[in-house]
Amino acid sequence: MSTNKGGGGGGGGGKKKKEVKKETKLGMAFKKDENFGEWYSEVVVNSEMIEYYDISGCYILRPWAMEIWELLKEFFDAEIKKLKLKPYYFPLFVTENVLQKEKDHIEGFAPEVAWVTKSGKSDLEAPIAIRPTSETVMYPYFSKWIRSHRDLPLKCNQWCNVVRWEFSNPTPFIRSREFLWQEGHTVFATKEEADEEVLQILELYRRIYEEFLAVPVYKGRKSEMEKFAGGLYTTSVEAFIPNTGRGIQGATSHCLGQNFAKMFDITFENEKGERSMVWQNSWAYTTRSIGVMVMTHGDDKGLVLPPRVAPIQVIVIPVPFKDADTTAIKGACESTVYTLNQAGIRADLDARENYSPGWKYSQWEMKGVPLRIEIGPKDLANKQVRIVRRDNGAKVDIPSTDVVEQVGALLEGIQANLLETAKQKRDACIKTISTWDEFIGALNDKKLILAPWCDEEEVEKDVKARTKGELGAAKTLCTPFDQPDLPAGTVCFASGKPAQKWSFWGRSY
Ligand code: 86X
Repeated sequence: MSTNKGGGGGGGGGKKKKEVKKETKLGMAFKKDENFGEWYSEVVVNSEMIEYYDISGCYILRPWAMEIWELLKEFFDAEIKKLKLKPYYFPLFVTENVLQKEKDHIEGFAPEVAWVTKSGKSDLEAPIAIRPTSETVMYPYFSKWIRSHRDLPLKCNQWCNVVRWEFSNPTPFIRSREFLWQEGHTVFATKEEADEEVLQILELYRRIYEEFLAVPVYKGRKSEMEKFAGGLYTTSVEAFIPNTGRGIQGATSHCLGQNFAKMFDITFENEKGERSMVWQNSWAYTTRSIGVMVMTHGDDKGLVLPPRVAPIQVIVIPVPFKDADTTAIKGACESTVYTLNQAGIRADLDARENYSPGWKYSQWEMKGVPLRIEIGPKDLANKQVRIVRRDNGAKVDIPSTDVVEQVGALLEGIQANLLETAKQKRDACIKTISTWDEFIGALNDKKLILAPWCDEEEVEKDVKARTKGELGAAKTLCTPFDQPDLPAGTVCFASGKPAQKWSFWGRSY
């Protein structure tokens, strides 16, 4: 397998790469702790999640990535259907006129909008934009569809791609110019209903990260500077990547308030027969979530997949010796796969004859499959199988009759262990500080900084300005809902004014 980032036989990437092991064409050239960036590119390519493409910032998502996305989607879609969300699909294109309708919201983003200007050789009458998000696409129709309180709530979700022509350092999953997401857009008669939903959705995002991707996150609220400018307030789940010392926004759930209702004239006649303005929310999570998972769990052998999102949870590999009964071994492997599949476990057989068992072990380790089952002549004779864990390498021999029970327990153990290990690593990076000097020290140590803050925008701006540099400025990640005690008299680390809250600060993706 090649890690050539040029892709498409040409342009793109072009960074030097180390020689990948020649004999086997398998294995990782870069180490997670030594060269994190190169390590990450190598993992996503060698695991066959990603293929680089000849347009910078665009990547091919291969089945190993898409199947993870589908598993996440299956969970999330079922959950939002319980909340009465309906599926929609709005067009990819938006006219300049409509896109510009909410000026404040578009302003800062304008350089990222991609435009179609031609069909064939002729110029279009007017350029049309490719959606970077769908507020302006959807809300004119919400205005048309909503007349009375009986039309509310309106709950719309779409699964789609969006395009944001970013210029900073593209990274597969984490920052790509086209990505997949779901965007939920909901409309209510009252603020109370909107507020409640913001948190219900945020909880689903927490579950995606913690229960599926085994990535610990903080739920919290964004500062005025970091919130979505078009909305009232923004909540998010925030993860942390210890290797780079950067926070990363995992998903956002916004209460838009009535800003868009004013702009797009979305009103309804209430029970008393009066015109009133609606309350709106919007929320999204994206394929970035897969990248956060890769960064969190991957190791020097490649990807490490949490069982709940692993397309294959158990790979069964026959280990025939020279004069072993290969047919019987293959039969035992097939029946093991069948038994596991019957029990709802995603197991598969690697029966390829042109690869050695050792080579297969490396390849499935690279792809992060949680469990490997080996069956050789000795196992056959003893009516047992050997099970090897991807997360810690532990090996156990178990009677064939116990395979469903044991595999089930091991998968659950791996899922729990990955979250616990990631939590410990993240928590080891948290530094609670109280002074500016401590803040700078912690920032240089790549910490996730918990600091008492006065909650003033000017102060956050000032912190950004004072920490500007090669690695990027520090900013607030969120104010966690779960607040430590804030003793009376505590002052802001940056301004010395009375502290209002504890907030997480750091560099971020
Ligand atoms: C902000 C806000 C919001 C629906 C979400 O975060 C959840 C799902 N949308 C998205 N945002 C923009 O509004 C935006 C607009 C333009 Cl024109 C752009 F080029 C980039 C953008 N990026 C983010």
